[in-house]
Amino acid sequence: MMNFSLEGKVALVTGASYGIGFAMAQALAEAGARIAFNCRSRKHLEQAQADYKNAGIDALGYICDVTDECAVRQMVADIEEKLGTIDILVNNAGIIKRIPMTEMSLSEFEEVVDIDLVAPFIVSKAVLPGMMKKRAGKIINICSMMSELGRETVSAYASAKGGLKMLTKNIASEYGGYNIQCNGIGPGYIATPQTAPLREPQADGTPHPFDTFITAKTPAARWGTPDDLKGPVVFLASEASNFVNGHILYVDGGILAYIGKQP
Ligand code: NAP
Ligand code: GCO
Repeated sequence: MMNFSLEGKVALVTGASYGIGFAMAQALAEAGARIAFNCRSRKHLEQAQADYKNAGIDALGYICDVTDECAVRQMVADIEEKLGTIDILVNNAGIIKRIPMTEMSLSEFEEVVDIDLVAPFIVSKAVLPGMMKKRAGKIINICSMMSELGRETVSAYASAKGGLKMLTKNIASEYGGYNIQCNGIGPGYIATPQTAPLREPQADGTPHPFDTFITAKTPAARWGTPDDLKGPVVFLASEASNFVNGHILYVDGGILAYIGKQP
């Protein structure tokens, strides 16, 4: 029987004040892990701490921008002092800017890449020494189907998520010998605040064209929800996946497998 229990484990989920990160942190807690999380906004932190408490989860929350290496190192040191070595890291914090590339400024491109690609490097680098000493650890990078495909207006995001897929494979290659597994989760289109602009009904009450497009392109014929990520993250965080390394698990309702219905 594979061991999916996370009893006694410490998990850090970045950007877990709401959305996919909150749902994954909830799942890891329900499997037995102690949870630490971070975000940039005090308002989001306070709301999240209340939400975790309402869910019966005693989560340790931090105001910490994942692009700030000094702040990240301080946060990791404080978590390890209070809870012990971090066994599970979920690099979830991320943003998107939907701007045609020719209209996107360099600073806008760099901001997306800094949060979505450079920050997982920063946080993984801060957490790896503890895992190496313990000779065990799980790093889970939240990639995207844009790690595989592009579309209009998401050049920075797709570039970052494509790079994150390869960072995942490289961490797996470089640290697998320490019994550290690094894998990715590639969500499809998930209903969170990040995708709200793509789903909101139009002024006349008709569905957003992008909502209609994605629903038709997804064999499951629906948007995913954050709850759809709960099982996959527990699997990749648990001993059940100890021989899975460098893998990107797409949780996308089949959209990457499907060419689309003939018009
Ligand atoms: P979201 O609803 O926009 O939530 C993003 C979270 O990250 C918030 O808690 C935000 O809190 C935090 N965050 C953003 N920048 C941060 C920073 N620099 N430092 C620390 N925390 C930061 O996003 P989501 O839809 O849940 O997506 C979560 C992850 O899944 C992202 O990596 C995203 O790219 C990926 N993903 C999403 C989808 C989707 O369809 N939704 C699909 C594939 C992949 P603060 O603003 O308070 O910092
Ligand atoms: C977009 C969406 C996507 C999703 C996700 C798909 O504008 O196309 O935001 O990028 O967030 O990454 O997997």
